[in-house]
Amino acid sequence: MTGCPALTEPVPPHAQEAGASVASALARVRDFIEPRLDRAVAFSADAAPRLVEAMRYAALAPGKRLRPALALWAAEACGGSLEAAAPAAIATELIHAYSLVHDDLPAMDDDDLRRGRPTCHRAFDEATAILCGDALQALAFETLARDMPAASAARACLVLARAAGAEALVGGQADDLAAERGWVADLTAAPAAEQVAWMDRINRRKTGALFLAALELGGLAAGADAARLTLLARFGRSFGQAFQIADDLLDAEGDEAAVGKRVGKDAGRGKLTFPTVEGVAAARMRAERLGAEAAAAAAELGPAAVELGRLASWIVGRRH
Ligand code: GRG
Repeated sequence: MTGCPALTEPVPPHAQEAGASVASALARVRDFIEPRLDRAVAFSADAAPRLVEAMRYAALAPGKRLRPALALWAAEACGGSLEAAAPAAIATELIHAYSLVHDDLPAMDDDDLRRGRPTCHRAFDEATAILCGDALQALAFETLARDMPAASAARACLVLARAAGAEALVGGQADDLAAERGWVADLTAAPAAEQVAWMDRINRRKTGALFLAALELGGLAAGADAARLTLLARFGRSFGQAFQIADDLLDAEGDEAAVGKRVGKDAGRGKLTFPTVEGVAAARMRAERLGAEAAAAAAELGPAAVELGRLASWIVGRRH
């Protein structure tokens, strides 16, 4: 894979072209999914108005919509339609939105800025933000149960529940927190291999599991066979790790205005991330290798997986 430029270096023209192509593909995803997401967070008068306002604020905030993109492009890679994959795209984005709202709470990361706007508990209040996350999570499962075909709805709910639960998203978050708060043995002086294993385990659950679920649900919506689901999972494992390291690089080097959230947090907290443990240059090389592995898996999926491949190549050098 062509090396991605450091954030501070000028971007070469070929990388600009690749970036522009991913940016326009993601814009098409947003055009497709955002009106549907908007309808998903419209409720009857039985829903409390302040809660609905917070849910709409969190779910419709300007995000990249990477999880919808993965679900839709996985379906496309397996010969399925975007419409059939829309419930998977919406459900994974709703889980993502809830996780961000809860992650930003004072009891968690205590952040004021998300997606370039005040965090949910800042714009509303803490209790409303907690309830907003709870209701977004329930809505994700309601969406799959109602809108996936009956033959695949139960499996879809199972896939998402596992990705969102104690062994994945929430479990990864809990372990991340435990390390930060000193509830587990301090690994800062541990051998590098142990630190890498720890970070991989956190990233695989906290970040990677939901990407994998989006891909699998997109594949399921397209009626993909086991071989294609396996390839999607191979893509997703490398993509998820590459994404998280890129996110950590943005924390180390990124620009708050472009990233849309506070940066420079990890080093200040002594947090174990690839850039803090092995340095920015080595972490970038690791992310590039993982991005290339994901792109290779996309190539094996065939020409219909072109957007997945482009996204994998772009994800490491992204600036937001
Ligand atoms: C259950 C109380 C409770 C809390 C759950 C699970 C959880 C809190 C938090 C983990 C979520 C988290 C912050 C994961 C890290 C993944 C990450 C870097 C998210 C940012 O994703 P992007 O870049 O964001 O796709 P946009 O804004 O573009 O959608």
